[in-house]
Amino acid sequence: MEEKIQSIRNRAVSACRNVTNIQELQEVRVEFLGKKGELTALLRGMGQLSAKERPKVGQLVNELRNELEEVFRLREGVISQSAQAVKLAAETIDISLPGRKSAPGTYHPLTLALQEIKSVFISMGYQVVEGPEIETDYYNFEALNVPPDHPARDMQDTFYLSEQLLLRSQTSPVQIRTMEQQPAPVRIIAPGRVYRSDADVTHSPMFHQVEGLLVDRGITFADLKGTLQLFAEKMFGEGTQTRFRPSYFPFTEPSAEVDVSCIICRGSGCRVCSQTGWLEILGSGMVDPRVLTKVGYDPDQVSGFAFGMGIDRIAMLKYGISDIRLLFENDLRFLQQF
Ligand code: 2NM
Repeated sequence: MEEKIQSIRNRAVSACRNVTNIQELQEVRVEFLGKKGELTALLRGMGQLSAKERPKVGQLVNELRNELEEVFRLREGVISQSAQAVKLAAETIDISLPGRKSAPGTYHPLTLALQEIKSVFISMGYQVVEGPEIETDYYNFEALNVPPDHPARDMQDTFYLSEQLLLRSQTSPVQIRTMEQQPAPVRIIAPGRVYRSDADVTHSPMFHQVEGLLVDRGITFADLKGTLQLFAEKMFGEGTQTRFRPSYFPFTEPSAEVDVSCIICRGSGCRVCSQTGWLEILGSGMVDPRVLTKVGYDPDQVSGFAFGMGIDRIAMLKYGISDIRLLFENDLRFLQQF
């Protein structure tokens, strides 16, 4: 009997050593310790033993059961540890490899220029207003005092969609609509896309404008000059000078073109300013009384100034871009430089 117990022990221990995974180990455990296993069979057969032998064999079987349980437990520990080691080795990552760079987008140069223009005027108390790009003849021309025979009204210059509808050629219609809807004072800028039938290195059929409008009691040309001088300094840096030249627009009287001292050479003369020291960046003037009357304002009570500038031109000057088409081709090699 003792030999039999010893043989079970030896076979169980060597079977246990030979298994390499938990599932096989479980099968071996059942084979020896399970309900139909060898030890159980041994215990069942104890009935045939003498009363003297029985306690001794019983004790040996119990000892063997405890020992084998310990052996299986230890083996299970070894197997699961090596499985873990294999898994870890397989999942090892090489932290010395260079990382994959993320490619965050950049702001378009026009967006950057517009953000700056907006923030200057917002700091002066202006509100930003937007409006439709498809306009009526009334808002784009008539309300702005543009006469029927004015060249800007020609099909050669403006994109007409029908007799009455067109692509706005400036953002002033937004200012007309705003004045129609609210009494003075108004203090707004209107940024957006505008359209003119024009295309070369410095002209695109679609470009971007910001127009400004301030109407209140007692507004004079001095207010216009001070406002645009402050804008020029904030936008192009301290020391930037402005120069007002007489001009003509149907919607302002008097009107002026506004130059700033060249932002490249600071006024000494260079290729960008054609050796003049000045860059033309704005049109402006005092809102014509006929425009104020049309929107229901009383020109004897209020007066105002207005101005307009091309964002594309300002961005090109600021960033040294020589061909306007680069702004609209979306070539990443260009856009990633900003
Ligand atoms: C410019 C130049 C001068 C202008 C006028 C108006 C309005 F609606 F008040 F009449 N808005 N914008 C204006 C005046 C625009 O752009 C070169």
